[in-house]
Amino acid sequence: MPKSIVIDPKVVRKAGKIELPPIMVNQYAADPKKEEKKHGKSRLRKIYVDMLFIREFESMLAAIKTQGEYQGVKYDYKGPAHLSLGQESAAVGQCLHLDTDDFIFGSHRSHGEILAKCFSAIDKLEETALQRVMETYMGGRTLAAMQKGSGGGLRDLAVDFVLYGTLAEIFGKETGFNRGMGGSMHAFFAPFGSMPNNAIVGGSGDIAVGAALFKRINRRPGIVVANIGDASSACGPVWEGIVVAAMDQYRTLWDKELGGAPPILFNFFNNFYGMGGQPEGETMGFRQLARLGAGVNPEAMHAERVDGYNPLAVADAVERKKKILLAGRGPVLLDVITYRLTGHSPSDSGSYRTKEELTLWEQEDCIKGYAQYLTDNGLSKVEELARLKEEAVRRVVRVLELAISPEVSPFIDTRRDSIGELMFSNRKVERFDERPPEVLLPLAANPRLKANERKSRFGLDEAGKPLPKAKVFALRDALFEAMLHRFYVDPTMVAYGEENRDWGGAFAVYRGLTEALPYHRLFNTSISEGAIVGTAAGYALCGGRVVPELMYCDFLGRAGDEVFNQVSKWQAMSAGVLAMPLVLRVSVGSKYGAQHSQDWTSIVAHIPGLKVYFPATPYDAKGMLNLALAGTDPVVFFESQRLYDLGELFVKEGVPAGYYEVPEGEPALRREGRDLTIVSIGATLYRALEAAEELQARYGVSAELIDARFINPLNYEKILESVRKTGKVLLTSDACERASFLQTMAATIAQAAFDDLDGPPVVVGSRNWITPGADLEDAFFPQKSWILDAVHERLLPLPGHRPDTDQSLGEMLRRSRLGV
Ligand SMILES: Cc1ncc(C[n+]2csc(CCOP(=O)(O)OP(=O)(O)O)c2C)c(N)n1
Ligand SMILES: [Mg+2]
Repeated sequence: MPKSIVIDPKVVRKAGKIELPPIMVNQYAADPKKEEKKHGKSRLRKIYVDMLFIREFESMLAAIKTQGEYQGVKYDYKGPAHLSLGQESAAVGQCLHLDTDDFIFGSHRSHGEILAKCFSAIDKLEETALQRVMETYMGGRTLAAMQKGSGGGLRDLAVDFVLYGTLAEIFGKETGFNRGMGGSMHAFFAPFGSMPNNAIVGGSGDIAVGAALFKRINRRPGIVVANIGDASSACGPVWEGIVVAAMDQYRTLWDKELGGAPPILFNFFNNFYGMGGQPEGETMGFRQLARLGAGVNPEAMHAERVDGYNPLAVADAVERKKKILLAGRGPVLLDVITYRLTGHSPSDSGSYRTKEELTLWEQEDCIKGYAQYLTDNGLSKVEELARLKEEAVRRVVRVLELAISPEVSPFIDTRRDSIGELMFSNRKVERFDERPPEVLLPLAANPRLKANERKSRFGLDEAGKPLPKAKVFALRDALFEAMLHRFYVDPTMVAYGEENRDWGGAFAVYRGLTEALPYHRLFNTSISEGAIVGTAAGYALCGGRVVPELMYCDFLGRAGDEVFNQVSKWQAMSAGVLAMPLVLRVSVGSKYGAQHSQDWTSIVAHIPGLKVYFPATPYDAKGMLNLALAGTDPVVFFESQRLYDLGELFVKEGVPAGYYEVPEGEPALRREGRDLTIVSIGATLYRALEAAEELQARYGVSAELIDARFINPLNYEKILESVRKTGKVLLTSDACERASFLQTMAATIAQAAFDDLDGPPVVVGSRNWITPGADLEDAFFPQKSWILDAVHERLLPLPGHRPDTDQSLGEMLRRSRLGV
């Protein structure tokens, strides 16, 4: 809590009551005369055209999926098709007042939303800009595939371009908007403001907030819309996203000049169903979704229910809410009622709703209703509408023929490692924007930098004795310097998480940053681990550098979806259109028992698309954080709470004061030896070092010690070289032994150096237990004695050694049988 906000007992103990503002329901009153005056005839007709194209596009998909044929064109499409037939008015109405700078994020049922947003952008962009987008996107590959034979002017070409790019993407083709790496549920087209759509329902709930934060913090124009299904209003990321979007600090603590709260509209497309469950009346308690806004803030999120079967009612709501958002008075919630006329997916048997209900909605079909509106008010004629429909069919047939053609629209070549090439962007970017970084102090005036000047940058004195803690430049100081450097170079860089600001970061890494940075570059968030990471994903994919922090590694579970499905996947799913310059700092604890002391490196190592670093020395902490903060890929950056206080013990020259990077993926040789190789990850380095010294002193065994420091990517060459020399290898880390990353390393070494090994690699990890409390944890984490015992038992008998622990193979198999 900042000292500027005082909690006065007299005030908080006073009696009173909370009044809730009314939440309006379907208040839009149609007025054709006024509407014609406001929008003009052609725009009112264009709304119909857009709806019609979406309807025809998805009817085609429905036919292809269920009958394998549309208008005589046959295709066997194997992937998903979550159609939004019936919901077109809600999507098109939403986009009427959105500009290209306004972003929409969505979910699995987003074909209509993508098309509506792109059609709206086509309307609004200048012709030259439109042409440039088409010509340059994916090096012109998409345009080249569909351009020939598209009649009409540039805007017609652009409509066909969007229909084709979306369809080719749905079919997984290389000419699709994301080279087929997204497919139906994740398709999007960023140049027109259609941003990632998520098959993890509710997944956009926090990502979109991050995009809105990016806009606010970097003073970019436009608002952000999180399109979410009604049933997904129950999802954690949505709630956490709402909480972060509604934090008071934007108004109370951030510079007024920034403009207030992030401009985010939570737009629920309320079709009254999940797959088969019904939020209203069955799976939720709100009765009307718009009520959700009531508990969030005094404005009840300006929430409103809107009739989504009238595109003009939706457009009116978005126009009004956009003003609120641009004025910094968000967040906003809209409950846009609609209905899907087809199943959740083609396999849906419709067992959860009646034919009668479906008929009621078919009678009110938004396209029929809007056609009636146009003809009743002299805005169009029945024959004109019929002609438009014929044209829509003709153009959809054409893009279908192009999208299924193997010659025009091939799949990506998987024989080359073309998907592998998309997993990381592997770029270096000094700064993502050219404006000067906003700071409160000149770099040299930083009080912590000055204090660091008085510290020794090497941890030992001349006699080789450890220096007192207060005199040593420690690992936490090294991390601080890397952060400070990048904050002063890249104006887009922000860092946030719990206790990041006034507290100085949970482990004092950020002490000295609060004085240096304005609120919007370093701030505390609510206790919302999911949204801390999810918003960071949104921030990064909009083009900003971001450092979210999880106070304890054990809290990764709370951010599981964000780490496993979002941060890790969007670079590749976008086929490199988006980058993810995000460094997730994660602190591995000890002494705090079962839920605060786990090393989960193996869990993230398992997820494709993440880089995983784990420095164990101050030199590496700075050099590896510098490396991470210069890159464009997501890095899960592990730190150990055992090491924050530690000085540099290996690099004699000490931790450099200037900038440097550790080469990516390269393990570090910590001690040379001949008889045995020990590989460590993280804080076990120091226990392994003690073991190596004891092996030498007591048994004359010379152990080589390598600190892997990188988990992914990892170059095994140095390790293999050592193993070829010694013929023996032991691997150790604080992660539980079962399925730890050490096992992957052991298997790789065993295969790559089989002929040079005297025996199989030995893994010494933590026990497969809960981590017991501080006084018992030595029985859980690998100790020096375990390493010695394991060497003795399984690698190299040590004359006269009396083991403390049972490291035998028999014991390993016994534990495995019991699952512990
Ligand atoms: C996290 C997650 N849980 C469950 C699913 C499976 N699922 C796909 S769609 C869906 C229903 C979503 O309903 P709603 O949010 O109302 O969107 P709608 O399908 O109605 O557009 C479910 C449960 C999923 N994709 N992701
Ligand atoms: Mg729904």
